[in-house]
Amino acid sequence: MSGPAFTKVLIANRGEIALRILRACKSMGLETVVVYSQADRDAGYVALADEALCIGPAPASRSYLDQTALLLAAKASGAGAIHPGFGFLSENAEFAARVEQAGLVFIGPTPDNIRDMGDKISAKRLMMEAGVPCVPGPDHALDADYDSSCATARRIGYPVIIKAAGGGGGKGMRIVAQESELKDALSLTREEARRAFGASEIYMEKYLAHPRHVEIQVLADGKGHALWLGSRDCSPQRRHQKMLEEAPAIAIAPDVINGIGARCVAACERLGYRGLGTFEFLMEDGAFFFIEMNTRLQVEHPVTEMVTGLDIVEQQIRVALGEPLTLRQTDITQSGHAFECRINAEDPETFAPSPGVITAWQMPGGPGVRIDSHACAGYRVPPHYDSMIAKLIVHGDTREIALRRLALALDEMRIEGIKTNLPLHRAFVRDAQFIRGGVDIHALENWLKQANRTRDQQHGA
Ligand code: MV4
Repeated sequence: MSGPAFTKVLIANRGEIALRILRACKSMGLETVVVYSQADRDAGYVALADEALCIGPAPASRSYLDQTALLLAAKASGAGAIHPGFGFLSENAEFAARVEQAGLVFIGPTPDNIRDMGDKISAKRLMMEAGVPCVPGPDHALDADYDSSCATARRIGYPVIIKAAGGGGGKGMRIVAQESELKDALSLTREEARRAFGASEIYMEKYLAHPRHVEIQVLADGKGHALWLGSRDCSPQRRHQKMLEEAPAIAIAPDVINGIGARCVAACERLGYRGLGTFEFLMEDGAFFFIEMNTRLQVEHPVTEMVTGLDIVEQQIRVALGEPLTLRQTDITQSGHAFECRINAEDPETFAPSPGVITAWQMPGGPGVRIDSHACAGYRVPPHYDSMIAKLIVHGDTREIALRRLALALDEMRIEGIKTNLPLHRAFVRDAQFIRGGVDIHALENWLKQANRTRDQQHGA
């Protein structure tokens, strides 16, 4: 039997990432099929694909999440593979399995890989077994007995955090400062987990109060070889939505980050992992603690591309084509520093989505400046989906140079007709703590609070 091979890729996503994947396919000489909802009919990237198929009305549940419609579109177009992008069905093990059952290639990890990492308890157990350092706490679910959970919390030491096994990305978590709060926290989190994820399994960890969010990008061929492609710091976030990312994560001793990278690689090889993956760590006082693994291409992949010089989407597709990795870890070099700002169509003060027609669109340029976006003047931002409309990515030989370029590029950028978070980015990249680097996961929210207080005082509130 010959390995999986395909010449035509169906892109099961929308917006900037659909365009990013389209570009990677075209550069590899692969044919492309774009699917779109009625709301995305007129988007520019749709016309760039070799074929375009409407898969349903605007709501994602009836288009980009409609597994049957996507499989039908793949059959109708003769596509041999489906790229899920991020969000939507990208981490849905059932969809990955259905794609394979239809005789198509899912451009991503195996259904088993996705399932193993989707359950945060099994992910943690597998990582502990593979020698990846995890947050202190049991590698199994809490049982229903209060006294045993109470003993677990005492052993870990307060504060602790209760998390849902089916959660992730900030859903289904509760911090417990002291024993008097434990009982209610357990039942509330369990009930939330049951309602939100249909599974009531919960687990407990030591709560880290001021960590940074540092992640490791990996690439594996599912044939025994894996690589790590450096680190990213994604600490600046608001309500679990990342706003700004950088690569590499600064102020980490080389032997520490190299050791963590090697552990991630070993875990991938042990798990028979295939495709792109991200190991998410909390980093506190120089120590790393695994929390979750993402089994997809990520929004922030461009900062890794800028620093390594690799086309990560191309590498992902090559692995899906069945090619063994020919790159070796010593071939992976990192040069300079990169930042990414997520530009969202939203009110910079209330964070309410701001869909509508873009009337003016001026993008920055110059050395080391990259824009990943599907938008343009005249483009209508639909109200039905995520509000991210562009990513501004900059690179420089040093963090200081990249940061200067970032501030200039943000000043050059002009988007009119809708509200965007550009004013927020312009101010935050000038914050002294952010400039110094290494801020924790609460820094952006604290900075926003402070900025609001200052504004209220100026308005005599
Ligand atoms: C934690 C934590 C502190 N201690 N776990 C939030 C999302 C999910 N990926 C895990 N999260 C956290 N887990 C322990 N043991 C703090 C967070 C957290 C967080 C993590 C990464 C990025 C932003 C965050 C914002 C708030 C809380």
